[in-house]
Amino acid sequence: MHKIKLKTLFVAVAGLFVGLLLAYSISSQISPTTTGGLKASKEGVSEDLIDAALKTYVPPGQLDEYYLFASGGHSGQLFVYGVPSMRRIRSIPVFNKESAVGYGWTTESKEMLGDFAWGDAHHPALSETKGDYDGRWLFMNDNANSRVARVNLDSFTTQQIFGPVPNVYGPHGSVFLTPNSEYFMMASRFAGPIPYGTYSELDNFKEDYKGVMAAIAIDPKDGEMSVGWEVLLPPWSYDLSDAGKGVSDGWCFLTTYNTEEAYHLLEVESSQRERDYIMAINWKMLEQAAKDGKVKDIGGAKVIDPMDVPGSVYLVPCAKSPHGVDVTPDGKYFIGNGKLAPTVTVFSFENFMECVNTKDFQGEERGFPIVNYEKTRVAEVEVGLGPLHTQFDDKGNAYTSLFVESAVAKWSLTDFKVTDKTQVHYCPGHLASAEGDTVNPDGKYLVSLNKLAKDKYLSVGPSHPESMQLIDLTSSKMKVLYDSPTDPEPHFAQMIKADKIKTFEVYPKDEAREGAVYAKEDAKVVRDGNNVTVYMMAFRSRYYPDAVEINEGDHVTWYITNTDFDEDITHGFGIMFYDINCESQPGQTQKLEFVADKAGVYPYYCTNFCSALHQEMQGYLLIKPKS
Ligand code: CUK
Ligand code: CUA
Repeated sequence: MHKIKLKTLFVAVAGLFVGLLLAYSISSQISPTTTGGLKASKEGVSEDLIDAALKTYVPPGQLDEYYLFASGGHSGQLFVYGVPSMRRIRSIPVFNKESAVGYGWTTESKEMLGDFAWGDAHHPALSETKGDYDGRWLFMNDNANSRVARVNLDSFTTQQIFGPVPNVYGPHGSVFLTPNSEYFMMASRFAGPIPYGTYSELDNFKEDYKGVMAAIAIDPKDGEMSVGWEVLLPPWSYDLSDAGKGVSDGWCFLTTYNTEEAYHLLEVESSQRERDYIMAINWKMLEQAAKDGKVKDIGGAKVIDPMDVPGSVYLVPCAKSPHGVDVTPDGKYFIGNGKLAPTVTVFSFENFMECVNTKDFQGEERGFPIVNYEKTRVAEVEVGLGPLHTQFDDKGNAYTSLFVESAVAKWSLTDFKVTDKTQVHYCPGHLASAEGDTVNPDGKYLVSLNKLAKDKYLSVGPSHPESMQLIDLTSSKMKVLYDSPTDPEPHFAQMIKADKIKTFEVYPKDEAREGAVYAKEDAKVVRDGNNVTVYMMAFRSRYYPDAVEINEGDHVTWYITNTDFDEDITHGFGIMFYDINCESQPGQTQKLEFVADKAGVYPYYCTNFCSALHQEMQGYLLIKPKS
């Protein structure tokens, strides 16, 4: 009797427990924000925070919804994050050496890097078709050496580094693509005498120093970059730029500072005037002028003097030292971000064109007409202190970063009123919203790229990582969901829907590829005088050949082909004491070159864990002494 009662009680309690569990799982399916169960288990954590955690949680077996590509600043890299998890998936070497993949050691990557071991990567830009990201390529500028790189998004590898681009000293005002990726513009931060290498005293600044904007042409087939044409500009500093789209397609807009033309103590001297300009450039007109041969060759580039092409460049007055300029998704407005003023200024493209067509000018500077400010400007939005950059959502809202205020302001493109503000930590520079620079932004997420992290992570000494914060845009109030460290500073980022990117799994077999071998019988060492070529094959878990005998002083070319045609089975290759290192991804052939200037025995081994017998994947390079 007693026993039965206990049993009944047990069944009843178990039933109740299962019932509760079922009820909870059903309720959480109905509304993913139902957090009662979790809340009880984490004391002191508000329901809001639990809701934020759930929104960013990507469970094992599931994938992120967006890729976020963030530039790595003076590390020269490109970082790839998943959104909403904000996990860093990959760091792609672009302007830097990276031993993890042998970038800067292989012949191909050494040639791409050229004379420079570093770069200052600022603005990644995804290729566009009809104003939408198409997932093919990503371009990114190097401010330090006036170069630009192309990363192919089928392999997430750098495939071209182009430059130094002639005549453009420090192209901070790049990379901003035209809506069909015909060009991207590169505008100079530093005025300088051109071509590079020309000497002129600073006293000659106003006459001899030039600003330049280059239009870099993109081959629609393979993304190959070349200089289309360049245009000479006054010796001002050009900051951010953006390309027109929709109604304003065919134009591009650059912000300027230091129209004072100072060359010392810019911190003070370049903010003397109340107004600088947004420069509006009709790039289609300049493209035609280049086709018509209205160019001079300077430094190997076709350079246009805009005075030869009247009507191609106009000045729009803007609050002093503006930083970013952003064109709205429909192309109807361009927005100047004040930096030193607590406002963003909204200009109407239609009104601008009316001023141009009716010659409604309020003067000119350096030969360029200044359009009527009152007429062109449609609103000044009091967003807050230190506005730098603006992004957009799918509901007609704009989001502006406020560097000084450490906040993001949300405002309406309909009535130009600020509707919300949220704190971020600390000092945001750029913002990146989902598909934010396209004609069809997604809304949903915004990432604030903050310049300082201070107390946000465990301390790592006097200098800290920078910080990105994920912000939820799905309700009327912005909500910070997640903090993700990034190291070093990301200058800009773009976010693309994950399903737009199509990667390949293995490098295809290609007998014609230089140095490739696909059968162990073909693996060999070939000598031609002092030149030795090694054709090596790597597969789990051995090398063919696994002993290579050469002579001191030989010039060595070493090819490694990974014949594991199997996703993610990558082999490494490192030779001890010779500073030789690379990796060979599935199906890939890599090339290394060096001089065997030290005799002795040098083990080589696979650096990338590839199988249970990875540790056995090794060989010997024997270098016979001369005498
Ligand atoms: S810039 Cu505006 S905050 Cu180099 Cu894009 Cu950094
Ligand atoms: Cu191959 Cu480790």
